[in-house]
Amino acid sequence: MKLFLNKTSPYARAVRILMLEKGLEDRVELCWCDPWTDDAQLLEANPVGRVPALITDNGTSISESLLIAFYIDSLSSQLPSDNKEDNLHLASIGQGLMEAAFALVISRKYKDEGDDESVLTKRRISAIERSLLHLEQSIALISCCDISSGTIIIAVALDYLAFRLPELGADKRYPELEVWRANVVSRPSFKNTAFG
Ligand SMILES: N[C@@H](CCC(=O)N[C@@H](CS)C(=O)NCC(=O)O)C(=O)O
Repeated sequence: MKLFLNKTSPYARAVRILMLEKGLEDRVELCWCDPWTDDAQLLEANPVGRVPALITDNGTSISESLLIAFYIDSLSSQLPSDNKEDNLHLASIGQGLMEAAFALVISRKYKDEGDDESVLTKRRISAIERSLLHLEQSIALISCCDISSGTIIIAVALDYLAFRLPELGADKRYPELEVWRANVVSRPSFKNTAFG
């Protein structure tokens, strides 16, 4: 398999961590690229031009991190199988949090600073806040779930907030979630894929 990725994409990092946790790293060639410069090989793998994109062993390309995660989940039963509905619930909130945070970072990067007052930006900040509150209130469920696609996506989304949006102070305002994140990101799969 080939995985197109870059070092700062939370979506690509979640997929890569899942592969490491599943012991599939020897089966995948990492293809580092810059999705913002229309990398020709990436565009061939994914005409949408975004990372992550996976080329499977039979040459099929799959994009969208959640779909790649579900494909990886189907390849190996390694990792204990938590309740499937809980895993999907956690994956969906983690993905939504990741998307809201990423959209905020990208709109700040490519638009005027005054854009922080825009309706869309305010909606994304509200989505981040509601998701964080939901996750903090769900800490009992999250803590008792083993590492899985759902918990990996949440931990990567929280780590992305700490990396790109520390001014939101999520770590201080949601202390139980922060303790959980600090514990998860101490795993080798997270350390070996740190943002940067
Ligand atoms: N929904 C997609 C989002 C992927 C995405 O936005 N990737 C970013 C990097 S974090 C990208 O490649 N952006 C390039 C672009 O939008 O042109 C997923 O879950 O994989």
